[in-house]
Amino acid sequence: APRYPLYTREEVGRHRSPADRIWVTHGTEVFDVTDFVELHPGGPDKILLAAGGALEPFWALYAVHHEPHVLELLREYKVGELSPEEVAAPAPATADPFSGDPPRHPGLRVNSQKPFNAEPPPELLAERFLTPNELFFTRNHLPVPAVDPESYQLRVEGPGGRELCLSLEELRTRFPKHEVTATLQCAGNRRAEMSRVRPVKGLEWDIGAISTARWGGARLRDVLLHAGFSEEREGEWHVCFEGLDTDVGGAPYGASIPYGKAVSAAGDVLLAYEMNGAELPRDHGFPLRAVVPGVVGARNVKWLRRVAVSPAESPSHWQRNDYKGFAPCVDWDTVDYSAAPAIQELPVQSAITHPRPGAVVPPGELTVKGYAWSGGGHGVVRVDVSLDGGRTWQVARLAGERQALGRAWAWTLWELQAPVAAAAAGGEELEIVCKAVDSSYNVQPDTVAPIWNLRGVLSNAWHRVRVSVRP
Ligand code: HEM
Ligand code: MTE
Ligand code: MO
Repeated sequence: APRYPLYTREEVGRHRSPADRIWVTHGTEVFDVTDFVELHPGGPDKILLAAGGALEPFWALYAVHHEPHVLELLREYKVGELSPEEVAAPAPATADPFSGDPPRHPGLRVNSQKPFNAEPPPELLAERFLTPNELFFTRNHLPVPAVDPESYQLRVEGPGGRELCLSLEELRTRFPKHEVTATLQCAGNRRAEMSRVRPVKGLEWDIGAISTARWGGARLRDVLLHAGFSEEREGEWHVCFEGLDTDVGGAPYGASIPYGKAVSAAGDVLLAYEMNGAELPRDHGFPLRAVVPGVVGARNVKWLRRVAVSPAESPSHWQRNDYKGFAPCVDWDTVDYSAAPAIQELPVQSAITHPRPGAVVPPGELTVKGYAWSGGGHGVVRVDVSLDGGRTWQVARLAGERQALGRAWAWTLWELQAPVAAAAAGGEELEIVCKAVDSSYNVQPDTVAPIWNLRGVLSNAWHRVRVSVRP
């Protein structure tokens, strides 16, 4: 057998572009796949996601690779092996509160490591109707709590009901399992576009603080009724959620939703223990989270420890002093958080996932792809796409599952194929724009400036992507 040179993972990691050659690893072997990139049946953009690192985490998501012919093909590109020291993984142990966080998929675009905040790479964001769990965007405010599923208990309480302590086993067996396909979106999705207008406070999310899963769990309604809470209640009531993740002062992450949403059969609110058929991953709330379809991500509390019916909203910072919208004229000196309602249902949204900003596209037929979604169960009825900055429009083809009227909790993926005008083929720029229309005929605002707000939330202007056309 030929003897191959030995490399460290760090050396492999330096080969991430055609100029430096594109290297990947599989097992303990190193491959230079630069010449295969353009030939990749799944497209060059996808293979490049693994450049400089391991193929396995990506192949785990695309089973087509688990065929002998794929490994055979890869063998032609072998250039080396990983040095033996690399094969044993290091295990750093420190007093870092985040040291117990779970391992994550290397394809995620990390906006902040501690706490962990990351979005799927745009190339994979809307490839599938259901986002693979490993690529689902993650928005943590605190370290991920370590929960023992055997001793775990959920407390349910509040005036008008009896107090319950439910184990995971009880949640699974005493209540029918209900499944809902729902999109979660962070209020800060597309914040980066808002901070380009004027700086805002918050993580620089691109278009990927949104993902879709099939959730399974007990209906919150069933648990509330089991505890004796009545369906109709006089006055204003809320259901407050508390997580097991706590800040340095011991205060948990918390949020609340209106009682009516929580108790209604059509609201589809879950105490979810399953995500896409698997148990909840640690980053997404293991062992139990609230899934509140149609409502901003922040209310979908993870690592649930307590559900409390209350005459007041959650006292949490994240309910009272964050996740609210304000006028463009409000700044950090004048903002009064008590003056605005907490965000619940989100407005209509859409974005282009393909092509990417700055891409070079050949003249001829262009494929534009993206997602669209609206809060409150309002389905997306139309997506309009412009290839000339919004002067003329074409209607995209909508894909994905049919959803019930008024309970369209999941996004709609869309696609448009259109010829690129001959005039634009002279190396010119094309401004691709998309905008969605929901079932209430709500539309997106055309520009960002009029909806700018100091926290950079609710960023849902027409999405614009500039590309150049070159053969
Ligand atoms: C499809 C090889 C890396 C995503 C394929 C196919 C081959 C292949 C041979 C066609 C399979 C078939 O239809 O029989 C390779 C090799 C890679 C690589 C040799 C590394 C050197 C990646 C990476 C991704 C990826 C990193 C990242 C997500 C895909 C996708 C398809 C595909 C999405 C299309 C699947 C479909 O049409 O259903 N690849 N691949 N590949 N690959 Fe890869
Ligand atoms: N729940 C707890 N306990 N702690 C958190 O930090 N983040 C919230 C929400 N639930 C959060 C939480 C926010 S702001 C969002 S957008 C969603 O979880 C993100 O859910 P995901 O990480 O599963 O995508
Ligand atoms: Mo969020």
